[in-house]
Amino acid sequence: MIDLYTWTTPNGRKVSIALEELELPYTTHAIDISKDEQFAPDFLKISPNNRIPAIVDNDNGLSVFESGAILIYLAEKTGKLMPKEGEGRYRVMEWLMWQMGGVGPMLGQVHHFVKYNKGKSVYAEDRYSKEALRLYGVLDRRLEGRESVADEYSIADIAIWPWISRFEWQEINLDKFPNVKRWYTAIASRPAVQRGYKQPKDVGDIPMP
Ligand SMILES: N[C@@H](CCC(=O)N[C@@H](CS)C(=O)NCC(=O)O)C(=O)O
Repeated sequence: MIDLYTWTTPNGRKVSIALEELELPYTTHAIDISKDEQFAPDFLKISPNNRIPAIVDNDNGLSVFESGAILIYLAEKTGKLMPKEGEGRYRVMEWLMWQMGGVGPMLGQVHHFVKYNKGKSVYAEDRYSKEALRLYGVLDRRLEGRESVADEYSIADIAIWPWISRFEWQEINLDKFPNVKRWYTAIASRPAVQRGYKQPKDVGDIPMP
């Protein structure tokens, strides 16, 4: 049994979606980041960066924070959603790292400046919106003629998808990125994704283009 500490955000949903896809039993603990629950001393013991998500695997007592590390941990624990060796493994790793280093931080800034603080900094809105468009372009080119970012559906798709589910917040028209739109829609139809999206609570259906 795994304990999942999470909230209704893209980084949190990555892990609940992976747990659902892997059919691993888990208990969800809501950490309401709007109430600063991520700073509670007990939570800091497992997530010293005071951010969700984090897990504790009760099979071995191990705790893991940082969504990318958690996804790798779960893939290795089960032998699924990432090849064990060879080129395929590095295809997954590179797109997972692309998400962790680019998509997450940059689209997070778009949410901050464009969705929540519009008009406060035109410079920041332009800068991060331009970067968002560039990243969507990279993803669209990668998905040309492909169903997943690596060779098969993997933790890399699971890491990227919840960020794309905020395309409306990012003021992105998915019609301009037809490969992303096709990939996004296909993943949204997976029952495990629909279940994972609604953790730790149901705040509405998956946004559809
Ligand atoms: N790189 C981290 C980022 C985690 C992250 O930014 N989590 C946000 C929610 S999506 C959070 O907990 N924010 C709380 C805060 O900023 O205090 C990961 O991927 O796990």
